[in-house]
Amino acid sequence: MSLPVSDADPFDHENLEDPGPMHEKLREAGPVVHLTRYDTYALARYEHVYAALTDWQRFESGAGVGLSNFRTEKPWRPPSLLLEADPPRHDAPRRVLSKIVGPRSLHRLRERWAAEAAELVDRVLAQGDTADAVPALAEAFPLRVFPDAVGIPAEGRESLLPYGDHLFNAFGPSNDLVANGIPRVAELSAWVNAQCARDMLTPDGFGAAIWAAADRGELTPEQAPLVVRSLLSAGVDTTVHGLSAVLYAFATNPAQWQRLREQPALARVAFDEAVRWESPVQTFFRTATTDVTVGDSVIPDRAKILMFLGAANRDPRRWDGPDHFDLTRDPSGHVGFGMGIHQCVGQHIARLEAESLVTALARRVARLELAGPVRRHHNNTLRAWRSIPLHLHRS
Ligand code: OVM
Repeated sequence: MSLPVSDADPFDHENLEDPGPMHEKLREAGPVVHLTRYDTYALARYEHVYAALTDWQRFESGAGVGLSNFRTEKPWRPPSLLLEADPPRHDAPRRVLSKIVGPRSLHRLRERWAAEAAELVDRVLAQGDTADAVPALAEAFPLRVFPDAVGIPAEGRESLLPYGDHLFNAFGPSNDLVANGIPRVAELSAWVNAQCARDMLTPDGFGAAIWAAADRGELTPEQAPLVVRSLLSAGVDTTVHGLSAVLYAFATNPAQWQRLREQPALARVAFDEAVRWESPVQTFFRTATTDVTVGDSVIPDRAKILMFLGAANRDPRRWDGPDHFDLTRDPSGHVGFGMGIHQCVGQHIARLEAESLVTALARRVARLELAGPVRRHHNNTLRAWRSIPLHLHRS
């Protein structure tokens, strides 16, 4: 029995700025590595991350998917019925939401989102040939189309970003990032929770569809607002940084942009390749429900296990040239959306947003390149961006 150990802190600022070197060390140390600083077990190889994600019985989510264990510490908000639950509690909310945000239901949004993306790109280009892609595109587009699709009012929706930022920080340890979010948490939570009530939601949106499922008896009236909260929690920061990732990928890989321009249908695979390459959601924890043997080591019952999605998505055991953003590769099987019963229920929304925005840009922009230094935004869970200055050369 051997258990490699590491005193790395995945949540310190050096690793949040550039997690690549730590990921490589963790992958090379062995199938599982004890992170002594947090007494948690790291999985960083694709094979083992995949295996754990698809084994919800032994790697539970119900004790929370952050570092803290809900069975011994009170969670900061009522747990999510999707993210932080396992079967059977997870089943009805998952079934209801998968249908509401599934590919068939999203079809009605395609034309509207294509038009919104075209308008946004035209507005940005009208302001000149440079723009900061993070606020101007990656934040502006989801903040416009997604809350509209859920059915919440325009007023106050900018609160969704700092709410999500704190939520994703709170999955990590109680470090400076969490402390910085605490002063606003009561205000932001109160606003988000208020948007989940039936009478706040427009009749044609995802939110109203969730309440309609409750009317049909598919959810209880207590569950409905929490399912709406999941959309508002998981649906904004993730897509903002996913869109930032694909824009950064193209800005730094001009040959791939030319390929997309020649073959616009590559927009969808480009987004999945960017999700693999950047892994906007870097990590989630699971909790062992029993002693689990991984490789030659035993993860003890009740231990927290940190799943490095970003490391798995660049594991050279699974991917050829993993560090290259490459539209000729088949990125399917990446774990950037997770895998198994908890795999991102909103992934079709994210893909449609990306396809809409990337297609609108590809029609209008012959070349894009960085116009200055990029800046990351540090978050305990997200591989996030603050600024991506771009030169946009119109076609
Ligand atoms: C939720 C939730 C929150 C954050 C992330 C997430 C990535 C889900 O409230 O259900 O999935």
